[in-house]
Amino acid sequence: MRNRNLIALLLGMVLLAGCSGSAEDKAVPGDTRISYQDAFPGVTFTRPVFLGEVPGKPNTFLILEQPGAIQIVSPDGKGTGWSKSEFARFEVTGGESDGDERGLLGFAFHPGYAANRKYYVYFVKASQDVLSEGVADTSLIKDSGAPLRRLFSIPDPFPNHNGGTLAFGPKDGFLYIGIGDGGSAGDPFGNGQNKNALLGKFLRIDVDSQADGKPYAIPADNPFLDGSGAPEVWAYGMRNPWKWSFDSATGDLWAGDVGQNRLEEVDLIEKGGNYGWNAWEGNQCYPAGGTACDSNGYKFPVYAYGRDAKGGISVTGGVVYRGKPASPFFGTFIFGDYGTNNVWSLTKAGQASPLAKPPAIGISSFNADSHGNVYVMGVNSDTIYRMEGF
Ligand SMILES: [Ca+2]
Ligand SMILES: [Ca+2]
Repeated sequence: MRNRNLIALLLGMVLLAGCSGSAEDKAVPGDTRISYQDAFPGVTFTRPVFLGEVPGKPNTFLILEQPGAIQIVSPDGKGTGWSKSEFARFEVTGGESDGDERGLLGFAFHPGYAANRKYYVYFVKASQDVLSEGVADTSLIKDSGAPLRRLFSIPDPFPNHNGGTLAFGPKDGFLYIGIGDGGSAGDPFGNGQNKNALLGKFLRIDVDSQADGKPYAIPADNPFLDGSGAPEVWAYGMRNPWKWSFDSATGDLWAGDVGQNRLEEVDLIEKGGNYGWNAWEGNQCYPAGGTACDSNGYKFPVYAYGRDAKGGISVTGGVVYRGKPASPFFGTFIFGDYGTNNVWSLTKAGQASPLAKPPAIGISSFNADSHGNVYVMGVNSDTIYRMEGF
């Protein structure tokens, strides 16, 4: 067997050598070509947790600040720098200190924002996970001041695990919402595996229609419309999907799901999928040695990592790199860890390559602009970085 493995290895090396492009063009462990540049010199932020390029306003960015403000950054008009202005500010609960997972957590532009100016925000307020729709004024960089239209508020029993990313599906135009299991530890109410609970889920709703007495409608192809779960549920068994995104090229939904004691994971989220929590943590039974994880059909992570210096304590999902097509990182998922600030490039086949790390910012989010540039930010830094060297 050993010899056979050796032959396979040598054969693999020959095949690799025969590929177009030199070995230096391939992503290698500890890749140092990646560097981190201040994306907006002279402009600072308070606990940034999201960046998005404003539709209809090229080179203009919207940034969420966890304590409740939304900022706009645009070229200062002198060609030398950037200026910041406030888009809106919301009263939220928490999110002002390290370790506080509450506050203003999610934002999405409506796919038709440049024309209809609608946007969506997700925040924690008074022990509720709140999703609301707002409308910008005609400048597209300032809220209109019209009252928010509340789409839902879900009672949330504990301050932690509030999920918080929002995004519209690039192919279906429906709004996806990632929601944590409620919090505490171990999912004490079993929300993750309860398909009738909205906590511990990916949800999918149609914000352009209203039906069944709700301020939104349910897409006709959601997976549990036969009564086997809440109609909003798209996928279940999540613990705390802290940051996820759609691959702009393929529509794949990549998510980080924060672990309990042992494993952090990255998942590819599919319709109706069970991602295991709290019967599984990553690719291991939960609790350790338990037997409750024999459930059929559980979808294993694309990648899981443990609690050491090369791993981390809390995954922050990221973005699929779609910048330069010639880059060795093209089509890989760029993500990191809040605790260690490690950053990786991950293939769909589950191969993770560590990249150079940013400063110790407490990574909270990776976001891409319309050119595929990747930005990274953290709650412990007032600077947003652009990753260079892809
Ligand atoms: Ca919670
Ligand atoms: Ca899982």
